[in-house]
Amino acid sequence: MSEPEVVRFDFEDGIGVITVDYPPVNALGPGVREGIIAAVEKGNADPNVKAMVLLGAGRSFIAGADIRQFGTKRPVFKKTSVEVLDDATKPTVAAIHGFALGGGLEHALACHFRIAVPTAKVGLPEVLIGILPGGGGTQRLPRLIGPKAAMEMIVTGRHVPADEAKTMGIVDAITPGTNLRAEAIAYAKAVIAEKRPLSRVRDRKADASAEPGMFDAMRKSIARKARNQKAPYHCIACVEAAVSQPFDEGIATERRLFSELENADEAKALRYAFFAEREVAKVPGAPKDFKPGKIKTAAVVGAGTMGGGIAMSFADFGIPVKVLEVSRDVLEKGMQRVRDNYATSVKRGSLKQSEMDERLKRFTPVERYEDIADCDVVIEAVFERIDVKKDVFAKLEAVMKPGALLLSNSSAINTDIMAGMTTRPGNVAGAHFFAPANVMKLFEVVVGSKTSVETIVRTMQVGRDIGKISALAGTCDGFAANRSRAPFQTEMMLMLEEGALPEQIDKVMVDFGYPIGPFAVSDLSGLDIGYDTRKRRAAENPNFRKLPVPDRLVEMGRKGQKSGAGWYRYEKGDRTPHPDEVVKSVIADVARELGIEQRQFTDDEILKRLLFASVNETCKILEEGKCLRASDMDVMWLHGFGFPRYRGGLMFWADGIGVKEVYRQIEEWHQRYGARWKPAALLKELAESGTSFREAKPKVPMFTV
Ligand code: 3H9
Repeated sequence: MSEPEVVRFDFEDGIGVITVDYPPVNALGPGVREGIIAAVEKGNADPNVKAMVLLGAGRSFIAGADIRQFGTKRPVFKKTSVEVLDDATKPTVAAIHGFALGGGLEHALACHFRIAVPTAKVGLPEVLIGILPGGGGTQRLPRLIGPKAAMEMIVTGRHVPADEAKTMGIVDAITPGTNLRAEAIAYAKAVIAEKRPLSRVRDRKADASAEPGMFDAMRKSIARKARNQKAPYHCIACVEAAVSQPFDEGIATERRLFSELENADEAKALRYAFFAEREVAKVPGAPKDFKPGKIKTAAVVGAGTMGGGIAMSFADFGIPVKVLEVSRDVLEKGMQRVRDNYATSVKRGSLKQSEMDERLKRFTPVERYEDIADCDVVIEAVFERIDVKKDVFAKLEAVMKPGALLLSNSSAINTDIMAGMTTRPGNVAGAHFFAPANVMKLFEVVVGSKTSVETIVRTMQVGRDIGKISALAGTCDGFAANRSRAPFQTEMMLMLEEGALPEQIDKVMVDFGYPIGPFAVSDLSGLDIGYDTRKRRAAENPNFRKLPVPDRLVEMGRKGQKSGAGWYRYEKGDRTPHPDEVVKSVIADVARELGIEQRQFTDDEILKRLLFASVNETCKILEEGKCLRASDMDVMWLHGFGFPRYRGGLMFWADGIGVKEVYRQIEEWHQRYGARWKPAALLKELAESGTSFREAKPKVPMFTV
């Protein structure tokens, strides 16, 4: 059987039609560039071809270079497909639907004209995978729409919707898209009939004279977010070159800077994160032809902070949501909190008033279980107590329509307990949101022992329907994400007893790339959160290692920002954390009482103590089959805990250090600190066999189909 053709060239009414057909999204994979070059040359040579149209088959125009090819040997062209399009001797029209991203938009920019359907999106998102547009995008886009707008697009990598792209001048016309091929041919014929000159973007000038300081201003504005990264700065430098250098020199600058980035650690980590996020969506054993549709209605039981945030997630993504509380008073308070949250976004300028009104219209507050009976999915978000949860599930069992998804947002209680209250445990799963639920992207789908594979697939889809990243976890204490982070949190407290200070630990983690240090996070969420759990665990387990420092702070009324002091002190009306002598002396008291000698810590030791503790736990999670893949855990750390994306994720980072070295260090700490550092059996195995964390496989399946 011959290989399917990835680029077709056919001819209609004097117009050559070049169709890229490389599913699923027409990335510029093997043969695509070659196919475009051959097609354009054919069109140039054929006197019957008066103009050419470039379009994509299937769901997209061209989604960019094939990311899997980066870091590998790629074909070198005497003249690239972009250059061949640019030099075409006859008018070329890019007809865009779906996505024109990265190399896709660069091909469109090399065409002489561009049209797009209303739902199309265009962008140069290379920066998000640690590189820069390397097919002339940094030189053409500033010439087309001006350096400032181009720089904003290239540095953020955002997808620009068609109507905005038209206003900016990226596309020449919006076309209905009912029959894109016919519309593109008609456009090309009009270009010929009107004798429009070939409009080459490269021939224009990019002018920054009106705002010469824009490049430095941009560098300054990204300084915090882009720390430790190179790509955003190289993107700016390229746009600067588009202004200061002739086109060909600018292209040479772009190539030089691109090649500095392609194989750097930053790009490797970001590429890994891109594919890890796609892998995490895959449910092994899912029936191939089972494609759940988008849910139409949702219900949330519980109008507390978490319930309200979950309900907002549905409303934000256009899904009508009923919020159930049996007490009218609590219901009204919950709805007021939702209104206040939206109003804050409007005040900050991140949400339009009209959009807030639309979202609020999607809420229906209700007080009776019967009122939610017809919803496709219900998420329980009531008080974290087994008896309360059991009662809710008994009531859901009584009213919910057959086939409804019954989900629990519990962060600790075994899903099977809730499922046991129903006659349909196959339809029950955990849906663990992270606070604030309407903001945090991670959506942990917790599989109970009877959860059906259809329910798993449907619940994963619910997460995607509301803009989350769904990741699967098995039932165990803390599930996968929080369980993997718990040892990090223990170590950060224990290092205090040994002599580190909150501000030192926070600085190490911020320098590493976290947006905010772990103690500052704790001040935000409240020190009292872990307090009750620790008390409970200490009561249950006589060997539980108590954490006197945070306990004592809570007992002193230092609960974090809400009480004006926690790990730091705060001035009234100001969220800036200030190191506090009181905390220092509490730490010193505890250390003295426990007989622990205080010492100096290096930054490297702090970083590794925190992260290796979690790497070890993640190995246990993996060996017990409570997660599917090490890369899933990385996705959880990226989207649940603010792990710096340009470091790939916890386990990717640990692979960078090397599994043998991680094991050696953990074993050393095991000898020094005792049982809590006992290396996971899987870690030992990986170290002995020289297998990377990324290749590690669970020892037992999470579920069987
Ligand atoms: C670039 O262009 C560099 C240039 O400047 C030139 C340099 C010389 N490559 O996300 P989905 C796969 S850099 C390879 O689930 P959606 C993806 O892995 C590139 N594979 O769909 C998945 O495979 P699988 C700049 C790719 O509808 C499948 O397609 N472009 C690529 O939710 C479906 O993907 C970008 O950065 C690719 N470029 O979202 C765009 N794109 O089924 C990256 C997708 O095996 N892509 N795949 O898991 C995206 O942002 C999204 O995929 C897109 C569709 C928005 C297009």
